[in-house]
Amino acid sequence: MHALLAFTLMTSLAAAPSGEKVIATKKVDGAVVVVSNKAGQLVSGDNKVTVAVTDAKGKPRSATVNSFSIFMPAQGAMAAMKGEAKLSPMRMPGLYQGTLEVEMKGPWKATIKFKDAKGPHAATFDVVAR
Ligand SMILES: [Cu+2]
Repeated sequence: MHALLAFTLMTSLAAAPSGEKVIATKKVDGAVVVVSNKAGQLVSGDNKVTVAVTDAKGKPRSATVNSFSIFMPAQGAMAAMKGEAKLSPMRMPGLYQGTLEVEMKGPWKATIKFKDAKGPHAATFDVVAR
């Protein structure tokens, strides 16, 4: 049992490490990608983030997370923006933690690329930085 961080079932589909709240979840081909942190939201600036890949019941799933990137399209005079999390694997299958710098408040498109026994996948979802 790799019990560095105990998992708690937050909802039927969303497991986050204990003490953390879910920011976003996305189901992809039998896997569930869960993004969480203490606040349960992203803010403009530096964010600590946890990315967990689980099965449909919230149990850790063996997976390699390759990238977690965010993108905001150009709007008016504002150029497009992007960001990339710096993640490290934790001592539990499919669990990563690190930091994500978010350049500004507002809606972002997020993409988490990961690989599991079924092959490579991309989980895409919308997230709002406060
Ligand atoms: Cu922007």
